[in-house]
Amino acid sequence: MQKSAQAFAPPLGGPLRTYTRMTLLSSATENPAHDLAGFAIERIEARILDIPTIRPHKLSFGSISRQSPVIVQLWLKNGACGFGEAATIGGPSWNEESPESILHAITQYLAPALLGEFGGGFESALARMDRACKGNAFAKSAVEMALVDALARTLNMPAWQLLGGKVHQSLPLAWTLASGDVARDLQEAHLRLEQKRHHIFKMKIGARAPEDDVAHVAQIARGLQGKATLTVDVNQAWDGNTARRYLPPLVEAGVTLIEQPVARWNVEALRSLTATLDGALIMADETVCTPQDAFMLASLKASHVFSLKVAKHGGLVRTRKIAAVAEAADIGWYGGTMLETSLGSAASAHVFSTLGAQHHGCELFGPQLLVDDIVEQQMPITNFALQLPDGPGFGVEVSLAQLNRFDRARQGQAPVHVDMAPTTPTVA
Ligand code: MUC
Ligand code: MG
Repeated sequence: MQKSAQAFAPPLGGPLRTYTRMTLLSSATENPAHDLAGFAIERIEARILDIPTIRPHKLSFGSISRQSPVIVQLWLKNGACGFGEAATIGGPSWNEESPESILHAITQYLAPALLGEFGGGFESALARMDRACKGNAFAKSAVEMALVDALARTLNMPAWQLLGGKVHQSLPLAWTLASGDVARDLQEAHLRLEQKRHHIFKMKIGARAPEDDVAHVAQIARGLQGKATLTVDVNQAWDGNTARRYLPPLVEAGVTLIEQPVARWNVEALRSLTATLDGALIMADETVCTPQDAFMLASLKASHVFSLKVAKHGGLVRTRKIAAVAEAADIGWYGGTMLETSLGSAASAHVFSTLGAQHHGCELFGPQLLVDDIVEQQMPITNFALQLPDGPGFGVEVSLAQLNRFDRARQGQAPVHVDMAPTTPTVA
């Protein structure tokens, strides 16, 4: 396939020259970044890891004690190797994809569609994956992430450079209080305030009766008064009337950002809450996955903020497309997580660093929730903010020893099920 050499920038700091296809081909032996043939995608491998969490993490639909990210390794013909990650929460409990379905989509459909293809264009790789496989956004995002990493490493650049250039060097970093226990949540919050790691706290609610959730949040709000910003994530648990009834007391208690209070499909409730709730912002999470979702929510004025997540949008490039819709519609953005390791979190940080000023911080705290990580060095957190790692690729180095240590196939682990709360009241 004929590729345009003009698409490639000269090396950073190098002399100003006009780059033509001939220039690139003649200098290919000196610099692998100029060898177009070397951009061919040569090999893609994927595996599931199982990494325990430091404590049970309770969400509206159940509790998890283990995360199972899918890690992709992608090699270009020039020898560059990139890493990508997609994590779900509680198997297929958060949405339709699970670690097992992601692994299957990658190894059986997405990798075969890309092998031998030119890897120098993210859009064409995404289009090929779309032709091979409908949906499966998480699986595509892990492959695209590995491709971006491999390309950035070939060019010896940080990924943010390929994604439009950074405008943020750091982002305020939230922590989620989700132990389910007020005393433990407050202890966690106070420690993190003291350590200057977090002063934005998100509470996961929706598993209990709404009155109990309001009481729980109010107790935490009293314990942190004046010291923290509070948000809640209901993870779709409430119907419209429950949300209209119980969100005002949460706002009264001090909550200023409310994430996905109603089911993913309940856009009408999101719209009415966005129009009428005073004192807090409504943030869409599960409802906003595709650019079409973003456009629909923007047209209906059905949220104030979008939670952006690389996995649910189908990759880094597509995350920027959702962010563009948000910016055009005067909707803010929030740097969301699916509780990835430092690899997926760093990749997310890179794309978030390129987005506009209307942000509400990020929650890339996944690495801190896991008992251990898969990179040599984690991203620093200073003065309540996550610092963007600036090295080549995503600026983090993956440890093969750690990949092997947590590899499901090597450990003989079984798929993770979410621990579900009882659905019927127990009779005393
Ligand atoms: C979600 O729905 O936002 C993010 C943080 C957390 O605790 O759970 C996730 C998923
Ligand atoms: Mg959420």
